[in-house]
Amino acid sequence: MNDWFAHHLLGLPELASLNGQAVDDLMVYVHWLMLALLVGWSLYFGYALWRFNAVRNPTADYEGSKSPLPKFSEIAVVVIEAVLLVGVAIPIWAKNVDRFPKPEESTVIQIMAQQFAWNARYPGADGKFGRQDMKLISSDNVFGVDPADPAGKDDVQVLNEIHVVVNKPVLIYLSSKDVIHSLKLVAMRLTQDAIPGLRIPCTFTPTKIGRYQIECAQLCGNGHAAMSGGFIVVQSQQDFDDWIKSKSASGAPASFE
Ligand SMILES: [Cu+2]
Repeated sequence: MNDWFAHHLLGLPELASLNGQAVDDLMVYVHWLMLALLVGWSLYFGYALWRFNAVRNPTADYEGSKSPLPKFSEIAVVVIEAVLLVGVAIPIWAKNVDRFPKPEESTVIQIMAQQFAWNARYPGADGKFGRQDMKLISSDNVFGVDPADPAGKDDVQVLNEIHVVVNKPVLIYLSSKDVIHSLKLVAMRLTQDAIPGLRIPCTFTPTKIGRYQIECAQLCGNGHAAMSGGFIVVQSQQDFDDWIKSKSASGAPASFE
C-alpha cells in the first residue's frame, strides 16, 4: 500500500538504495497525514457552510461552537506530528550521520567536488589510499596525492562517472576543492554538502544495477547545471573489479581542465 502510494500517487522518483526506503516511508506517512487533514478540513468546511448559513441562522450566534472536537483533533494532529518527527525523522537522520559501514566491507570512495565536476578516487587493489597533502593540491592534482608514496600507485582516479557495487555499502568521503557544492543522489536518497576543508563521510547501499544521475544541490557558480553530467554506475562485483582494473592499468589519473 505504501509503495503504491509513494510511486503512483506521490510520484516519488525511482528508489535504488536500501537506506532510501525509510526516507520514502517517512514521506508517505507525512502525506497520509496531510490527506487526512485535507479530507477532515474539507468535510468541516462543507458542514460549516450548511450548519451556519443565513437561512438556518437568521440571528448571529456570538458564542460559536461549544464542541470539544476541535480541541481534541488539534491535539491528535500535534501528537501524530511529534511522533513523525521524534519517532521517525530524527532516528533516520541520526542513523545516517552517525553510523557508517566498516571500510573493509564497503566500496570506499573519496569524492572531491569542484567547479563544475565530480572527481572520485578509489584505493585500488591494496585497499589503501596513497598519502595526501593539502600542499600538493593543484589543478591537475585535486586530491593532493603524493606521487612518492607506493600505496598510491594503484589508486584510481576518475571524473564524473563513479562506479559502485550493487548490494554493498558505499562509504564516501566528500570534500570540495573550491566552493560549497552538494552531492545529491536522488535515486539513493542521499544529499550531503561538500565543504572546502572538510572531509565528510556519507553512505548508501545501492540495490539496483543501473546508471543514476548525480546532481549538485548547491548553486555553485555559472556552470552549476553542468554538474548533473555526473553519474553513479551500479554494477556487479565482477563488472566493478574489471572496471577498476582497466582504470588502474590506464595509468595517469583523469584530470579536469
Ligand atoms: Cu556544484
